[in-house]
Amino acid sequence: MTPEPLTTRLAADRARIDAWLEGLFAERTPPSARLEAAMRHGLLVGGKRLRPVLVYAAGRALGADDTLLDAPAAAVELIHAYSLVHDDLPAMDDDDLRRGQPTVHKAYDEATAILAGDALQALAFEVLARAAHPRLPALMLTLAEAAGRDGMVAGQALDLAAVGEHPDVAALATMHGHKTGALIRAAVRLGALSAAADDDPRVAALERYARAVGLAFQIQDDILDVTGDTATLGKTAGADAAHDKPTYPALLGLDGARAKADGLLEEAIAALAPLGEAATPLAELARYMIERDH
Ligand code: GRG
Repeated sequence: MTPEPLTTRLAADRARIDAWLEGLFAERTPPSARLEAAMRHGLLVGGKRLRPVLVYAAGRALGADDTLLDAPAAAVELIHAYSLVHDDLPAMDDDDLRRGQPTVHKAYDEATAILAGDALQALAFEVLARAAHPRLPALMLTLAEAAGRDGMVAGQALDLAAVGEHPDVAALATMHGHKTGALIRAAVRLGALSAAADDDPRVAALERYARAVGLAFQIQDDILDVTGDTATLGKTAGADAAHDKPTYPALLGLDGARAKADGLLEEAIAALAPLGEAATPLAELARYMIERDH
C-alpha cells in the first residue's frame, strides 16, 4: 500500500482536531458570551495545529486508535492557545497581531484576554478529565508538568529575565527547552503513553525524537524571524531584536543556526530507528516542522 502523503495526512488531522475543538463550543449557553468569543478567537482563528498532529502521529506509531488520541490532542492545543494569548499581552510580548489577526487583547480587551487564557488552560484539563482515558493520571501529569513551573511557564520566566542579557547557546537552549520544547515533548509523550507503558523503550526513543524536534523547531522560528517570512506569526521581521531578545542566528550566524537545525533533524530521525516503518510519518513531520517557511 502506498503511504498517504504528508500533506493529505496533515489536512485530515487538522480537520479532525478543528472539528473536535469546535465541538467544545457547540450547544452551550455560556455564562459570559464575551469570554466565550475571546476563547474561540484565541483557539480557533488560524494556527498550524502542530502539537495535535504530533499527538496523533506519535500515538499511531505505537498503535493507538485515533479515538484515544483526540482528547490529549485537544488538551495540548488548548494549553498552547492559552500560552499564546498570554504571551501577546502588553505585560509580556505586547503583540498586536497573531496568525495575521488582531491578538485577543486587541480584538477584545486586556482583562478579557487574561481570562480567556485562564479559561483555555482550565479547559485543557477538563477535556482530559472527561475523556475516561485508561492512562488518565499519566496524561494529566505529563501535561501539567510540561505547562507549569517546571516547563513552559518557567521558560517564559527565563525568557523575561533574559531581556537585555546576553545568554550563551546553552542558556538559550535551556530557555527554549522549557518555553517551547516542553509542550512539543508533551505532545509526543501524550500520544506515546496512549499506547504504551512508561518504561517501553519506544517511548524513550520518541522522547529523544521530541527533544531534538522541539529545539530545531525553535531554531527555525528564530531563522524565520531573521529571514522575514513572519507575516503569519503576526510579527514584523526583527521584532525579537527590537525586544532585545537573544536568538540562535544572533549567536551562531544564519548558516550556523541552519546547520544546527539540520543536525537536530538528523538526530530526530535517527532516534526513530527502533520504531521501524511505523515512524515514517513522524520523520516526515519533523522535516516539515523544520523546513517550514512560516
Ligand atoms: C505566557 C505562560 C506563557 C507562556 C508563553 C510558548 C510561549 C510561552 C510563547 C510563544 C512565543 C513564541 C512566538 C515562541 C516561538 C515559538 C512558538 C511557540 C511559536 C508558535 O507556535 P506555532 O508556530 O504557532 O506552532 P501556531 O500559530 O501555528 O499555533
